[in-house]
Amino acid sequence: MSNEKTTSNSGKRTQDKSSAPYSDPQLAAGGELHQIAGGEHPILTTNQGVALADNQNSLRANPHGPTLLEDFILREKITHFDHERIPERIVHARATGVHGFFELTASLQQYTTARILTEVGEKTPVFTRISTVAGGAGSVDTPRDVRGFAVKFYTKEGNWDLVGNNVPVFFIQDAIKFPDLIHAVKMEPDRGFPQSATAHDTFWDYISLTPESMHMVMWIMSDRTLPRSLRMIEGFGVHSFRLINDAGKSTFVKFHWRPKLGLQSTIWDETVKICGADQDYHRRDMFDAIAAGNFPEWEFAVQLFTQEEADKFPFDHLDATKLIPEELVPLKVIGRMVLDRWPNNFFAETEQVAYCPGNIVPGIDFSNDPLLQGRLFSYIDTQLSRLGSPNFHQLPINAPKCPFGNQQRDGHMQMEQTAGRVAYEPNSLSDTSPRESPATGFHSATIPETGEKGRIRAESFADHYSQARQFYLSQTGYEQAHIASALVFELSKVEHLHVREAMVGHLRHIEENLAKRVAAGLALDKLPDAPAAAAPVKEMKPSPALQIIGKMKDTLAGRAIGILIADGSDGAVIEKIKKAAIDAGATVKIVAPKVGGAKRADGSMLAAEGQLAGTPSVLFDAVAVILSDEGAKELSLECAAIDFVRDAFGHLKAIAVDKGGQTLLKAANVGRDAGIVDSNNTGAFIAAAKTRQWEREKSVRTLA
Ligand code: HDE
Repeated sequence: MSNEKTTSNSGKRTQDKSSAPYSDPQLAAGGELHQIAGGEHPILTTNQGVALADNQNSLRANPHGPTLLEDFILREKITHFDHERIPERIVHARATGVHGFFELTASLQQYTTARILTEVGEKTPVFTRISTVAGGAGSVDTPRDVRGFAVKFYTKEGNWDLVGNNVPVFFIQDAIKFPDLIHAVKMEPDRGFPQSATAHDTFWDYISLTPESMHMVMWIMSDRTLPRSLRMIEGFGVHSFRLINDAGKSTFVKFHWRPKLGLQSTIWDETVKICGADQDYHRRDMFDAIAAGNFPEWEFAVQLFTQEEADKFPFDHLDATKLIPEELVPLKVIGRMVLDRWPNNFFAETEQVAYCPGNIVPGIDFSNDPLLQGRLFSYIDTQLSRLGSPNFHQLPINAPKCPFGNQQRDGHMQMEQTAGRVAYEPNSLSDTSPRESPATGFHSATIPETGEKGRIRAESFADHYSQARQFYLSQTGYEQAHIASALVFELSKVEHLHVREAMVGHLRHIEENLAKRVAAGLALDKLPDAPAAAAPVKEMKPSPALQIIGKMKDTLAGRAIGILIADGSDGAVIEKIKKAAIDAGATVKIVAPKVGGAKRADGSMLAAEGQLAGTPSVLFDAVAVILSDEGAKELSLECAAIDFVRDAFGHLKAIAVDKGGQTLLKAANVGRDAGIVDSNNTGAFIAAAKTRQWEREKSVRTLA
């Protein structure tokens, strides 16, 4: 150990660079290049703690000879590397995870004993993982897909996992159907594609044979599955749960997360292009927001109702294909979640976190939703093969932050070294071993169960179309057009005509005009017959809370503005727009043909944050184009600049232009409307940037 010294307080060994030996003097010189960070580096060792003298050369018999088997350093390093990957999640493999806290703002003491829901002002640490469902871990961030919204609350009474989605309903009513649903949406097994897409035959074949999925189909064909940012999605616990109070009384509850930034989605053509521009679009957006101190926040709300109230609902709340409209049971806001800390290590935390809907705390219990009941089994089971050991709860990201212990023992990778001879309960040999706590421990709700056992679906689960219709009719005209067009897009990728026709048949139960629009978009020669419906379609009151546009916030907070410049641009105008955008809460990026920046009209350099070819306008919510005559002339011959403005226009964004900017718009054949604003009128630009120019859409694309 002559090459090291030991720091006095941490016990960490640090490297004495002066005596680091290198067998090859040239590499030694190269090695120095890596030392630019400076500082006191801890010493590099094997996993057994042996200091490494050389991490660049394996042990060889001579300079041109074979590598020796005795090189334990090489073998250890490569062996560990060979096992770096673990099985990815069968669903929800691709995700972004962030630490934060939950704070209760209103007590539910009347309904539950759970301290996390009764101790107002208490901050509970959380780890939240937001995922796509269908793609693999290396797939892109922006497919058309549901987003998983899983929150682990490290409460004082144990971990509570609320493992939900950004859509309040699900495809199926019974857990036994889940493997088929997922096999249908995943890559087709013979060809191994498509990755992370619903637009293919097996998905729509399965859906067309599963009428209960129609409500969910409306949600996934809406822009809800194309979020602008993970900070701008809602979250839902989906199933009904129970709250139990100190008298043992049970109340049903649905859980909701509502983003402080409001809801915002992208539009399909934009999504497709974002996917090419930045495959990590959502992960990067979250990372940047946290790094900038713009911590995303959600309100936590509940819908509370009794069995008697549920009996009067025109649907069965235990059916996960149904939601409870806010107009029927209002949301009560009881807390907030703030995500404020990016994990230290993606693998150790985001990848190894193990959620389970079965992780609940005293005062909370399950309902009899048959989908939830199946999930209670599935999650622990999947962790056993994914994380490889029944001790996965000991990983730091999974371990409760309250004291925990029991008589479970051993198993792969047991990290605990429990002392003493007692590994059972009850025992009389130990004064310190953990014991039951009948008063404060977990008690299940005392619910009487009677009836005949069987493979049964309740009759109250038979209505598959009423809420799908309600959802569609609750949307604005723009959103309805996006749903119809998404159906046309997806079904146009389906090769089998009978599957396309079967889907349009279902749509006739939802809304006749929707079916007609989709049939026309697919050029079907006649409207297919609707299948027999198991229950009559009920007319339900539209619920505006189901819209996205209605929930978009009138703010630039959380949004991004891009300013395209070139040599000769007017620095004062750029500054004015930048300031107005930042004052309105936006982040601003200067985009120039070269990343080093461009010369302003006064000859000074303005640094760019993005190079034009790699920073298209799809990465912004609104853009400004500030160009000199010369700059406009040059960019008019530049494809990336033409696309920059044409896409911004096509994606219904506000565009601020000066004279040079107008020249570029003209070259790109971009028209003029209320969303194209003079760059001097920053007020009008900021107002237009806060929304999309929905009226423009009919002039730029054919929608179904
Ligand atoms: Fe999941 N689901 N799921 N799911 N689910 C998994 O668990 C499963 C369902 C959800 O960020 C898996 O740890 C079954 C509904 C999220 O790690 C697996 C059924 C909802 C996540 C599993 C469902 C969800 C998962 C895969 C039908 C919304 C990601 C890896 C009964 C309420 C959690 C894992 C994370 C993950 C099974 C249906 C949400 C295989 C059997 C409904 C957010 O156990």
